[in-house]
Amino acid sequence: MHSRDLAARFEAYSDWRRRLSAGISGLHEWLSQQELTDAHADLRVQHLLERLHQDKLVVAFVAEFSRGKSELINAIFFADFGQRLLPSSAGRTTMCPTELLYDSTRPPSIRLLPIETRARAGTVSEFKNYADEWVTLALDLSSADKMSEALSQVSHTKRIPLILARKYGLHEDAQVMTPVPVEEARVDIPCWRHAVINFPHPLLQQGLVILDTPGLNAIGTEPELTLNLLPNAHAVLFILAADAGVTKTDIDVWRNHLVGDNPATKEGRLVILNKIDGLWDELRTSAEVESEIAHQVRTSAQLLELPPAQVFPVSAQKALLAKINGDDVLLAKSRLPQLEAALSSELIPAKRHIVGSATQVEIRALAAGMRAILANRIAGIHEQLAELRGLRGKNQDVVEHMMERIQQEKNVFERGMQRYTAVRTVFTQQTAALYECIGLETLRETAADTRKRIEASPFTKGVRSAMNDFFARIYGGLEQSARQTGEIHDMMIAMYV
Ligand SMILES: Nc1nc2c(ncn2[C@@H]2O[C@H](COP(=O)(O)OP(=O)(O)OP(=O)(O)O)[C@@H](O)[C@H]2O)c(=O)[nH]1
Ligand SMILES: [Mg+2]
Repeated sequence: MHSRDLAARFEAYSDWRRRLSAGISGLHEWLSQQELTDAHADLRVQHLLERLHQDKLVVAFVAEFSRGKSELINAIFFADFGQRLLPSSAGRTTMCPTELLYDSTRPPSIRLLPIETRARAGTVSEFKNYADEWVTLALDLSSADKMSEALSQVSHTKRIPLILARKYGLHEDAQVMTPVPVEEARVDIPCWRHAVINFPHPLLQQGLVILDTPGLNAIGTEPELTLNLLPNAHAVLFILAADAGVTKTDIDVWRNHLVGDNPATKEGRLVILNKIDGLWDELRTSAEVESEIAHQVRTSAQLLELPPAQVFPVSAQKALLAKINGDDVLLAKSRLPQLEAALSSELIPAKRHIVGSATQVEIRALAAGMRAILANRIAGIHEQLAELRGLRGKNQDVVEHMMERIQQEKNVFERGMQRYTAVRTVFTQQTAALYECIGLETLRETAADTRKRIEASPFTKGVRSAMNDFFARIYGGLEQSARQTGEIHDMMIAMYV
């Protein structure tokens, strides 16, 4: 079956990554045995291995509400559960961006970030560092019912005063048609700002991350999605519905959030024309139905300025049903297997290529360093050999004298080598300290602190003093880094001059 194909290909990719890591560890071990590594090379290998270990493949599902994103995720990834796992129903269902992933250091759970955090400074990524800001519900894997009940949290909403909703940056420009004054009007808002489902599904265990998004409104209002999650996704599946056709809001989402002016950004974008079962009309021949589907694919492709081969007509709902009932005829009719085949044959090799080239660059740099060390060693050996050749035929005394000299030179060289290694270790430490003074992380912390202070100060004076302190800290950091650079410079001069 094709979903097995997707799983098998993904597994093969993970296996390749594991073998690559094992190869790099083996190489590193061998280099250490040959005394060809130093602190710098060790750090490089360590970073490379960490990157390979944490490598993720992010697939995002984006569309207007009710096009069938959640249903498609259920059909592609979770049909084995024998029921609908993510909530999917008519009208708006998924109310907050939802990440599905597996982190083995945590128990299976759904973690939810309250919507109220929108009134405070900090992005979703920043909040991810503070566990106590999140509400965590355990997932009971032995009961599909209990699981889908816990997962239904992503569709929860609550009714609050409009004024408050605006404070959260929601309903800012909504024309609320109520008979009551704005001060008394109430609106429904999502309970949660973001959800992370930690779930030991085999594909997620291997590093797949699925991102389910709510319909249009939320894409515009949550900067995390537009600035971070979507641009970093390796593939984005954009979903249209055959019953709705391509609407103006569909085109807005596509243009504003998925493709920029650069045609290259269309890479890794698959368009899905969902709900084709709506066109399965018993009063028409199958040829007529086929031609109607083909027509819709062509028009959608035209409107989105894509080749028709990049549009996949499917029925997510029928595919889910077919997989649950083991109905291969219905599954073929749902055309999901074609989409899954495209996903596995395009996405995974592309990802493997990216990871492979990045690793190659690192290993080449490592090898170049090793070659330089080896070349030095060979040069040393040649020199010694030449001296030894010169000794041929000389008398005992001269030989002893020369041997003594060579021994002394060797001692000097070894002391020099020790000093060099020590200086290199200090250099690595000092560069790390330098990054700490002027690194992005420090700048971010300073900016966040300042923002907090500015928000908390009722008067301009407070704002000004916060800004002055901000620049003072930045200058302080720069001065500190200049001192640090000076120290590094002096150290190098002392070493080499
Ligand atoms: N007939 C038919 N209905 C479908 C299909 N896929 C999804 N639906 C239905 O369409 C409705 C919306 O599906 P969802 O999966 O909730 O859509 P969504 O895009 O996740 O919507 P939001 O979460 O609100 O953004 C549900 O009632 C689904 O059962 C399909 O292929 N055929
Ligand atoms: Mg949904």
